[in-house]
Amino acid sequence: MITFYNHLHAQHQGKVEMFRGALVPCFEVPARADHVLAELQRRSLGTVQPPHAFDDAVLERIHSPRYLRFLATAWEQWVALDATNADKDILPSVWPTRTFRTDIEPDNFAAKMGLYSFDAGTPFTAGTWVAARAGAHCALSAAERLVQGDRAAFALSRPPGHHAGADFFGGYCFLNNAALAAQHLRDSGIAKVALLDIDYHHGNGTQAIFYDRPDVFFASIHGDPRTEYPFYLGHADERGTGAGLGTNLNLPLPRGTGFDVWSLALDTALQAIEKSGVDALVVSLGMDTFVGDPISGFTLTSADYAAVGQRIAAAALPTAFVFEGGYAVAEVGINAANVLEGFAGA
Ligand code: SP5
Ligand code: ZN
Repeated sequence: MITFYNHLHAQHQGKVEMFRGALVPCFEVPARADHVLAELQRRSLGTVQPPHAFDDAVLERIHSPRYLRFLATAWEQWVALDATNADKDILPSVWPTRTFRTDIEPDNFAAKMGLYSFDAGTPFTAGTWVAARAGAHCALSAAERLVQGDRAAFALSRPPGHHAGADFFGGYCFLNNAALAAQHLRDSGIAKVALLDIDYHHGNGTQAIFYDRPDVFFASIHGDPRTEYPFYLGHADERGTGAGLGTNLNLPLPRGTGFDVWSLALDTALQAIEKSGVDALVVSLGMDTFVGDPISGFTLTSADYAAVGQRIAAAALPTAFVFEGGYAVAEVGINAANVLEGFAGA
């Protein structure tokens, strides 16, 4: 399987995120992608290429124009406030919650940061836009390979994407790479697409983007939002709305869940996807379900990931894998490669 590797990913390198009243070192670090690349090369798991170029207009198929304009100019606005800002990450500190207006974009930079975000754990840095845009191109390139008839492709990129909505960032995510891949498949004539999100955290951005659409089926297995990030979405009773009613499947599981129970949820999700009559699959491949993950609570082992890949392969759909979370840096390459090798060998 071909891998589209975001050769610009290290341009996004956050220093700190807010956690329990303190700024702590970022969990989402460049070494994550480096380890996955090294493991693919060590095992000779297919060829690795940089992404193809795409017109910026393709990003507007998922994201709002004013949000994209903000991302493209945020760093220069930040440095224009004060030249010494160039040494610091940007973090939001004020948000429009219930009863506030979001239709007017404020002139104030901090107010704009809050308008377009939902947490203080997602630093925006000098190279964030460049890295995120190239990452989106990796996902689009992977989708394109499926259109051309490939069985599978892998978008190896960071920052991740599944928490990003049409017009907001958060959860280490800025552009929703998996959503862009699914939309690209739709725009290339594939009538119905499924998105399977197996990151530990609920893919709130992806769910929100497709919630009212019958042409994209979304299934997610994740930590129960009553206790786990992103907290405010991902419950089992969220089934879609309007024409999209019945095309959203959430399978929340308690902290501490192991592969025996998690894999039953995977089978449930895959059965629902098979029943939904889709012609292609996009997998949000988060590796933070691993027992050693520093910020998550499931207990999958490295060996389990080969079985995950095998089960996904059994759905017999053209499949684009898109790299998401996974913060046990030393093991993330082995774990991701195990999924891909399990898939390819099935
Ligand atoms: C893509 C993805 O996996 N995003 C996850 C974002 C999670 N951000 C909140 C992290 C909270 C950190 N908790 C630290 C617990 C340390 N014991
Ligand atoms: Zn995650």
